[in-house]
Amino acid sequence: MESEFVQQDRQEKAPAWPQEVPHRDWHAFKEELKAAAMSLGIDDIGVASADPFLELKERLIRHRELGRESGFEEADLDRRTNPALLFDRPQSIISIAVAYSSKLPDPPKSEPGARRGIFSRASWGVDYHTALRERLGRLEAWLKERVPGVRVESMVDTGALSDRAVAERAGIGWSAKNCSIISPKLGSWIYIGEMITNLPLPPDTPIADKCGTCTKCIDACPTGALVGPGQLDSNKCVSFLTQTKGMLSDEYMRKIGNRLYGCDTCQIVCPENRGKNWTHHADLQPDPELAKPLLTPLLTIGNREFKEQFGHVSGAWRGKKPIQRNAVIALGNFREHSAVPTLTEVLLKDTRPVLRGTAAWALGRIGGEEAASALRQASEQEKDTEASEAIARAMTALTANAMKEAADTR
Ligand code: B12
Ligand code: SF4
Ligand code: SF4
Repeated sequence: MESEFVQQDRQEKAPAWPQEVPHRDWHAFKEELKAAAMSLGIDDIGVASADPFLELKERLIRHRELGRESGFEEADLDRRTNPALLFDRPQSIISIAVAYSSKLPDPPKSEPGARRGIFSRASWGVDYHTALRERLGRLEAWLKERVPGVRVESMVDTGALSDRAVAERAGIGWSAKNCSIISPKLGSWIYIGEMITNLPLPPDTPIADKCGTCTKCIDACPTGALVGPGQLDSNKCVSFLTQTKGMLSDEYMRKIGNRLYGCDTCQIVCPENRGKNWTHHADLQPDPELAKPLLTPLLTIGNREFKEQFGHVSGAWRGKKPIQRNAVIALGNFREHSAVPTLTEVLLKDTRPVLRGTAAWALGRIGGEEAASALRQASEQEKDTEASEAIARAMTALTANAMKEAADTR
């Protein structure tokens, strides 16, 4: 089979096809485009060539071989790395960055009896897919007004391309040790999206890496998911774990803490994000009650109510189940005694075995006679194997904790 390098070489030497758009000073046009960014609600624009991402492809093959994919990525590595497979005769890719908040204006307190979970910052405000698609739509309209014959294909997150690889090539920021694209002016609190075009815009220059000898993100990662600089084992990443739907191990449930969706640790510790909190996009401003919701009501929330409250945030994309499972985990990690009756309801009556098994874990962690009695009752009636095993483990953990506490108070 012909190698990709040969194909690329041939593309470069092939005679140019007739230009679809009228000739103009594309350097000047790019500057005009960048100057218009703010008026389109975009914080930064960069331009990348539409050449195949050959280095990325090698990297993605290795990533797959090592079993480090999350399963949320586009599966076809050729489509992920070759814009020509997504768009007829691509000429350039416009990368956009939109900055989001990193601080809640008036954060509600998480207190005993009223514990709260947290959605990661990428889920504050309106779903970023909606926000970026709107902005890409405005950008498309802006281009269409000025260039007859322009063709574009926009994507954000769910498209085939690697948004980060495009942003890196377009000079939006560098590809950092925590895997994020960090913009020198905006930090890593940015969503990115892109638009493949048939416009021969001159490409921008990638930015030099500024991580240097710093390793703060790698050191702070709770699960060791950053297995090397810029290398993530998705299966260990708390962000990924919060988005799964099955039963998690004791170790991972403890490490999830009170996170309901996503994880921001490797960005919070990053010195490049110091003092960076972006509040100028009205649609991306967080509602503190949704960013840090009370945990116990989430356990019994109905489908319609969940959709009404959380349907417009990106963290709800996997539906109610993972959020509820994570709320159960968080209550267990808080060792919140006031939640025992609601957790008992979940343990004995929820129709989903994963929720029952996770409630068992939480009750085992909270401990006390009420929790022990609920677990005994559940062990007699549970029919699902995975949930039964979780109940048995929880009973053992509860007894061991009680004995340890008794020994400590002696
Ligand atoms: C799958 C996915 C995940 C997975 C896997 C993440 C990962 N790091 O691979 C999970 C669920 C864990 C995840 C989590 C998060 N995600 Co996510 N995710 C994606 C998605 C859909 C694909 C990413 C992917 O293909 N990864 C595979 C890796 C190997 O490739 P890559 O990161 O795309 O590309 C880089 C590497 O290949 C590297 N590289 C290339 N060659 C080489 C060679 C060497 C030697 C090395 C070291 C590196 C290297 O450079 C490329 C450019 O940076 C993208 C959207 C998209 N379509 O691209 C969003 C995206 C990456 N996610 C995003 C966000 C915001 C997050 C979270 C912060 C959300 C949260 N708060 O929980 C976390 C951050 C976790 C982390 N440390 O990366 C943003 C990133 C914005 C930014 N500023 O960088 C994106 C771009 C979505 C968007 N459009 O805004 N995500
Ligand atoms: S998102 Fe959290 S778990 Fe994932 S790499 Fe960053 S710090 Fe580690
Ligand atoms: S914490 Fe340090 S090493 Fe990690 S991304 Fe930020 S600057 Fe780079």
